[in-house]
Amino acid sequence: APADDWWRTAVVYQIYPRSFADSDADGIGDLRGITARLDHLAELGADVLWLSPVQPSPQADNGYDISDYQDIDPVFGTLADFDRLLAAVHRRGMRLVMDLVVNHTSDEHPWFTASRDGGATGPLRDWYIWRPARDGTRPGTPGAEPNNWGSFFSGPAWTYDEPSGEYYLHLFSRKQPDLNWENPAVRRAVHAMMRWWLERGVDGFRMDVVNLLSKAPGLPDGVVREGSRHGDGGPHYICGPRIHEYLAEMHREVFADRPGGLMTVGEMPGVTVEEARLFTDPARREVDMVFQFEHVGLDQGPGGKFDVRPLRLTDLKTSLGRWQSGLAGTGWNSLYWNNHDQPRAVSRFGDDSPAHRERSAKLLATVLHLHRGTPYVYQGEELGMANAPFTAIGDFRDIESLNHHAEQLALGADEERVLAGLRDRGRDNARTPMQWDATEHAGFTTGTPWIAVNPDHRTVNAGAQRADPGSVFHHYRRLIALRHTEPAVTHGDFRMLHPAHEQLYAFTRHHAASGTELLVLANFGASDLTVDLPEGWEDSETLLANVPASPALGPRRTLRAWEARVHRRH
Ligand code: TEU
Repeated sequence: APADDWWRTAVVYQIYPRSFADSDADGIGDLRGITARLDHLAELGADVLWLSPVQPSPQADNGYDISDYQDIDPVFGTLADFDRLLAAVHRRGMRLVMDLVVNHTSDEHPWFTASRDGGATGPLRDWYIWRPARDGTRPGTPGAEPNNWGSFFSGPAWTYDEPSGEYYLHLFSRKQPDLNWENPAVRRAVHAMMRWWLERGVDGFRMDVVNLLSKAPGLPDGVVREGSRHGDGGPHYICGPRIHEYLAEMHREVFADRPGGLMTVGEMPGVTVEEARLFTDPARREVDMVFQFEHVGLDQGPGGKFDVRPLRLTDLKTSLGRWQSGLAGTGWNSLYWNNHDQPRAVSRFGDDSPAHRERSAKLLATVLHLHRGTPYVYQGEELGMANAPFTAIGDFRDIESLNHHAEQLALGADEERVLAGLRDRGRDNARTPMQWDATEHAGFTTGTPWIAVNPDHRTVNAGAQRADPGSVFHHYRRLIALRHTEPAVTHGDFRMLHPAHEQLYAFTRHHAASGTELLVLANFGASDLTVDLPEGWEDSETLLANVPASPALGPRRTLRAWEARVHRRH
């Protein structure tokens, strides 16, 4: 049986099925498409495939709105296709982790339609969060919502149901009503559904917004910040009062009696490092690791995610460094620069201009994979795929972007400014089709893709990079191989060097058991950088670098534009 914590040496590859590979020419990726492309993951060396949702869904939020938890959406295939994919993944010695979306369902899920249509006293009413209008208001009129919370996708977090005269809560779109986790029947149904997938053979779950399950009693109003029309409900549902109880119960009911080999990761917007230590302390038996959001919020202003601000490297180092030390003894980090909700890493944290794209993509990979934690690679990141060059609103597909655009224009905002925000931060940047080759539609589909392919696929694609040992792809492959062979990468203590430097990201990883130490140096910029090194690294061996044939390390060292190096000494 595999060790219970095999995931500490693993690298996870995330697939967004809609945009990965289309086998039937309908322009949307599918399960057979993924199965046909598994060699790509195997060659990269990935240990785990995390699959974004594939269950039946109206696709209001591309599958994060599930209408049947125990089947596959026809657009992605069938359960038989899923079983074949799972078997093919296992044959290659990899594991498969499902997305678990249980903060909310689709409004087309039979639980919700029964809850809604049974009226205010119906038997499934209590499966969702229903409330009457605020006292003294007329139901259904603006401001009559039960509280002032805003939804993540613009507008209020409540929708009025005329026939029953009540509102239901949805932290995301109105097509995503929140389940009532206070109700034990809801929790039992979710546990049963999870066991069903585990019995089918899946190896764990990535749990969507799982720290939002427990809402504070009374659902109090949130503080209304300047520039916002809604209250911030976050303090009343981020890591709410019963969240640890729910996750511990889930662990007991679903995972406890299973042999090792499973992996769980909780996606947790707004989680603090102190909370994360509790969630990931193995003794507490909640989850193996969490996705935190601090480092992807450093380059935004008070206006929220589309309020674009430049990132200061010192802020990034302070934040990631604090997570490294905060989870050093107990707990475990997950490491990511991007996913299906974030802009492309090379465009956001690196430099996607032709002169620096490759090198800065390799630098980002090096820095991330040498931190302590489990790294996640989002499809196309291993090629250095960049943000989409979208121009008009018609290019965008994401509900978050479309709602934000509509809301801002209705408020009289300048459209060019709104589009600039979407271009920089919109989630569609990550959702353009995977770039397999230089042919039309990048080898993603022979039909018409549901969202435009990035025209840079003529130069940036998997085919070209797999054939080129100097490519971003092969750099990722080497980093993953290094994690599998060098215990200091997985277990070494992390120490940040030069924390106040605005262009240098430098740290060591010291592994006492093997007497090995690694030094990572990264120049986050396009200008040369001369740095003083700590003593004793002159004769160290270069394990990995993104600049060919660099001379050995001296006490002072000049790093070229976006140069990143890993050295080892014993
Ligand atoms: O995301 C949760 C989340 O907090 C954000 O990243 C959010 O999607 C948005 O970008 C806020 O600006 C998860 C999923 O990853 C995301 O795709 C879903 O839309 C969301 O939950 C709802 O299920």
